[in-house]
Amino acid sequence: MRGAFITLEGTEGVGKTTCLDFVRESLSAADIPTVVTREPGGTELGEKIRNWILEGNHGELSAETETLLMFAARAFHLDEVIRPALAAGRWVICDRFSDATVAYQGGGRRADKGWIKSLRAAVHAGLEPDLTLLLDAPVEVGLHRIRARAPDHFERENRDFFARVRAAYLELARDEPHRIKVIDAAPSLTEVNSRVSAHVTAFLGRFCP
Ligand code: T5A
Repeated sequence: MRGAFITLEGTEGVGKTTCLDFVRESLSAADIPTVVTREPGGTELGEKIRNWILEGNHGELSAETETLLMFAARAFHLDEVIRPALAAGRWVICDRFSDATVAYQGGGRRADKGWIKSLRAAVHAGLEPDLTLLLDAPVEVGLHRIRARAPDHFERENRDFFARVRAAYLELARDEPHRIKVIDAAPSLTEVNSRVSAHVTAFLGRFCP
């Protein structure tokens, strides 16, 4: 049986990476073998694309260029890491995946969402995350949490950009409530982790009955 594919999504600084550690620990405690990865990134090529985009020394990038770079990194990531791990029965926990392209390039940058959907179908037809934890909080909450660090290519965007990203994520969650679970990420970490835990436990019951 193939492993489960779990993704974490949300706007900047809401706590995805922090919660990902918690999810990994919960699955390890249940003796489930995991592979933790991220996008863009997860492979040597993907990390190069990630660094090139996020460092932001490239001048203006069109929404279409950003989108294609994300999918190029993703195609390789799927071939090299995600599909082999799932086929070997490992559970893949990925910090962002294609929903991020819909939210950031489609919502934030206003790239055509129909086109992104067709790229999604071309690059990973037949494979969608089994569970997506969407950490949601007002944009200001996330930006406040990361205020001390130097902003990257995306973090230099304005509030309206992130409001569009958040709205696009919430629209995806409304369209796919079975897969995408919205978690209020504004409360304390203890509270957020307890909500994450409830969703992971419910998912375990569904995926491994
Ligand atoms: N991108 C990505 C696209 O545009 N298109 C795509 O297709 C893809 C895949 C990637 C960037 O690329 C863009 C989106 C991104 O801009 P990233 O590093 O994955 O970059 O994303 P970031 O959002 O930048 O990651 P961050 O590290 O900023 O945010 P996280 O992971 O959400 O937040 P985290 O866990 O690091 O926490 C931030 C701080 O908040 C604290 C943590 O301790 C930490 O200090 N914290 C809390 N504090 C109080 N209460 C809580 N509940 C807290 N939870 C966390």
